[in-house]
Amino acid sequence: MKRTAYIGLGANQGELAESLNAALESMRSIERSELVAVSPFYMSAPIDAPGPDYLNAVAKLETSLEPYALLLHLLDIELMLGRKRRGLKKNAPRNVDLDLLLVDSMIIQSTPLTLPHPRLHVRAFALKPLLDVAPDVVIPGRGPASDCLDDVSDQRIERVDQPAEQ
Ligand code: PH2
Ligand code: MG
Ligand code: MG
Repeated sequence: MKRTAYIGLGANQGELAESLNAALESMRSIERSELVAVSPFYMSAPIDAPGPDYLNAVAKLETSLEPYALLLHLLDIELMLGRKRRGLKKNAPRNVDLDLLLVDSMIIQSTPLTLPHPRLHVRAFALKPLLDVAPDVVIPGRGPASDCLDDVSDQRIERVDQPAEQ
C-alpha cells in the first residue's frame, strides 16, 4: 500500500544547507519510496532547545514502507551524516535531525514512534514548510494544519531565498 509521509528536517550545527541537502539526497535512495516534493528552507529560532538558529525544511515522500521501516531509514541517514547521540542531552545542537511528522492519517503511539509528531501543531518550523508542500494537509485528531498557524505566530521563522538543490 502506498502512503504519503512528511519528514521534518532540521540542523543547527555545522554546514546547515549542506547537511539538509545531503539528507535529501540520501532520502532519494530509500527503498520502495519516492521523494516527490521538498519545501523551501527556513531559518528559525530554536524552540525548547539551546544553541544557534536552525535551518528547517519538510520533505514529502510517497512510500510503500511501513512507518517503522521508514523511521529506521531516517535514523540510518542521521547516523551516516554523522549525527552524534552521545550524552543524550535532550534537544542538544545537531547537524541533522529527521523527524517523521505524518504518514497519511495514521495515529500511532509507541515508544520509537508517535504519529502525528506530538509537537507538530505547535511548531512553526515544522508547520510552515509542511504547508508549502501540502497546503490542505490535516493533522489527524487536530484538523487542518493551516488552522494551527495563528497560535505559533510569535515564533521567529524566515524563509531562506536560496532554493534547495533539487
Ligand atoms: N528541533 C528540536 C528542538 N527545537 N527548534 C527549531 N527552530 N527547529 C528545530 O528543528 C528544532 C527546534 C528538536 O529536534
Ligand atoms: Mg526534532
Ligand atoms: Mg529527531
